[in-house]
Amino acid sequence: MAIQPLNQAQIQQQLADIPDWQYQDNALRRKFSFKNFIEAFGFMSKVALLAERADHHPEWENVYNKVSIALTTHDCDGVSNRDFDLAKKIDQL
Ligand code: H2B
Repeated sequence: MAIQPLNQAQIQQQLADIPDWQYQDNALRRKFSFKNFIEAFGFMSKVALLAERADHHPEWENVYNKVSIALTTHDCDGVSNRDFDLAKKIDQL
């Protein structure tokens, strides 16, 4: 079955489980700050393994010690449970 996007009420409800994330421009977004580049890149390596395992991949940007992540589901052009699942796994790192 095709992936279903969540509606606004469902998104707002589920955001309570991931308080460090914001819903903006059709994506869940969070910014991370690290001591230096190698710490940031180490974090990205861990996220990459999670993403590959889940077959769900972040849109992200790294500038030195900062990593910005946006989670959205391209297959349904919206935010789905896959985005919330990956956000929760990233929060556990
Ligand atoms: N990542 C994200 N963020 N959204 C998707 O819809 C998506 C993905 N789809 N990773 C996956 C890969 C799909 O293209 C493959 C074929 O399963």
